[in-house]
Amino acid sequence: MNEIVHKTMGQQSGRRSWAEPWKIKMVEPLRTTSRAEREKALVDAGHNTFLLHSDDVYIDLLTDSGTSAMSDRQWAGMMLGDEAYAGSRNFYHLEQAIQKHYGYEYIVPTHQGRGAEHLISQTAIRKGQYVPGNMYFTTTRLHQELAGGIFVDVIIDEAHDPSNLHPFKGNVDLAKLEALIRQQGAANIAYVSLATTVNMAGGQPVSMANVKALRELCDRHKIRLLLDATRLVENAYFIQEREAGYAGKSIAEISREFCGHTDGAWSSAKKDSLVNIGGWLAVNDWTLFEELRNLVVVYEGLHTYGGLAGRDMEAMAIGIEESMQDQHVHSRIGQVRYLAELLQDWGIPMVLPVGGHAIFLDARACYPQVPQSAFPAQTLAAELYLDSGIRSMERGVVSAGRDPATGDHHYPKLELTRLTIPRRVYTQAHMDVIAESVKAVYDARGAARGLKMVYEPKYLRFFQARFEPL
Ligand code: P61
Repeated sequence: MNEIVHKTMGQQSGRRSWAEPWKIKMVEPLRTTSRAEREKALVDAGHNTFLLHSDDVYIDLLTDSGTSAMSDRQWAGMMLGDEAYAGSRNFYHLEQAIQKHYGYEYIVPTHQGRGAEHLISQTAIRKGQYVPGNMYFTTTRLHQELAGGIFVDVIIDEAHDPSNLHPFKGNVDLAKLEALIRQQGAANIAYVSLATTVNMAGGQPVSMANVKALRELCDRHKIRLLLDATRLVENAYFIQEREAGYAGKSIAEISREFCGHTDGAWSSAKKDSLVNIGGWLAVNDWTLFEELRNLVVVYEGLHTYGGLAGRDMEAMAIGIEESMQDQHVHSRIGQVRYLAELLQDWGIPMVLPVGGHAIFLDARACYPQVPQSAFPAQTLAAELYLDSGIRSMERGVVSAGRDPATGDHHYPKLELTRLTIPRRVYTQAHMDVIAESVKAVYDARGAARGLKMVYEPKYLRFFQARFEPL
């Protein structure tokens, strides 16, 4: 009789296992549904996972935004909320945490990332100016366009190829940026919009060498370099792992050094910073700060709360501190990789190298029979939900929206379905269940036909669009 040998995942990969640097104090029950219930829920939601009720979802991989589990220290911090309208002590804690870890001088809190994007776009872009960036992000580009800016993608070509193994697929192509400056003139560039990591490319990092070179180029042309620091600590992990000279530096040291090459940043604290709501803007230039501080009172709230409760700012200050700890980031990205390894063993196509916050399934490769106009990534998200109640997100032609000049669909090269891993929420057993469901959907890939869009909202259509099966 053959002896069955059970191996841990670490042993299977020829290494010692890692484990989460925390234990669980409180649990939230999950609800399972029958296939018939899911079929009805999906039709009611117009085949759009954003429109599902979360009560109908089993494992929620829609996003890592605002879905993290807070620590006991963060919850304790919530009880220390100073809900004064002006000058809350929690604001000063937040200010100190951002100054310490990101290194900028002047801080403006906002209710979340897009609140910050709105303010920076309105203050730093003049109508008709260009805004070069390392791939678009939906809300970032929309706010730049609403301020009259014209977004130009200057990411390296490798980022648009799901199987290219470049270690820093988030890098800016300096030649593309130089060409834009030459054609349009430096005065017509509002700023360079740099994101770490690059969400739509698959959570791909930017190297320290790239941001240094960008700094030099921007100085030469007197152009501002502004950072979307939403997933900066995950970016720092990849620098520590892959870039010469950084293996011995901490995530906190690398993050701070990275910011030091930029003029300012904004962040959705709902990601790296381990809170359910919050965001901020931070700059070194007093004049820009004055404008931001003035505008925040119009749209968000006073400049010492920016649309947040005092308790939210306290949780954010503590979350920033926790997010910079090496063990935390290692286990966060380790969990994403664990799931990726299972899927790769089964030959499931995905964006490689695997990024920091999610696995991006290559829907075009899964469903070669579904044309991009029939929304392969939206179809894959719907099929995964039907199989197991796991909720994922489309990141393809629906997310890309329409060109404001021509009104045509943008057809991105990347047609992806994102399995986003919330921080400190799910266990390794959940990862196993997810992998098995993705495999079941992949095994049935030949039957997929695609979808047609039957309702399309004007802004950020992917959130509320409705679809029907073809
Ligand atoms: C996400 F489907 N991201 O990834 P706010 N910059 C970056 C983000 O990732 C980001 C924001 C700014 C989300 C939520 C979301 O198309 C979508 O706090 C790099 O969400 O306002 C947000 O920060 C905006 C999901 C946003 C989407 C837009 O799931």
